[in-house]
Amino acid sequence: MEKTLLIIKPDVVARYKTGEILARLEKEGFTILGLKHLVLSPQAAELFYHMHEGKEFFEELIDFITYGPIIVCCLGRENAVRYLREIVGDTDPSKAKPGTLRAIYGTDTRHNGVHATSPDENPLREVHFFFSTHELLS
Ligand code: FUP
Repeated sequence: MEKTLLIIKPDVVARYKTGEILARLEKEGFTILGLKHLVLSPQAAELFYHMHEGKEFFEELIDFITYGPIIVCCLGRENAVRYLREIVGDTDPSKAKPGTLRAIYGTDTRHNGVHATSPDENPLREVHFFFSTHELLS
């Protein structure tokens, strides 16, 4: 079973949407292999988003992702990385297909509801950024 990482961003957690989103993911055939509720430090956020360092939105991205508790979730499914990205939708919620998580929970490109590992990334880097092997169901 392929693994991928989902993050529910702080504004969505603060709006009590975590349960709804997890229920949707389970309906879509994902198994929750690991789950944490935490606040990212700025140092950890900068490491996680290192590929965006130097871009004009980097500082605001770090401020936003660190301002409150997030939910990080390791999800398992066949074709997990690509299927999760389909369900998550476009980076810009106004361009995301109706019914996708960003269309439902996102406000704008920065406050876009959730993060999902990109197929261009190594999904295990993102999963193991938050979880050790012994913290994940196999
Ligand atoms: P995605 O892979 O869809 O999460 O998109 P990116 O990797 O391009 O961007 C990562 C995060 O940076 C986005 F979720 C939100 C933030 N971002 C901005 O705030 N402004 C931008 O113009 C682009 C991205």
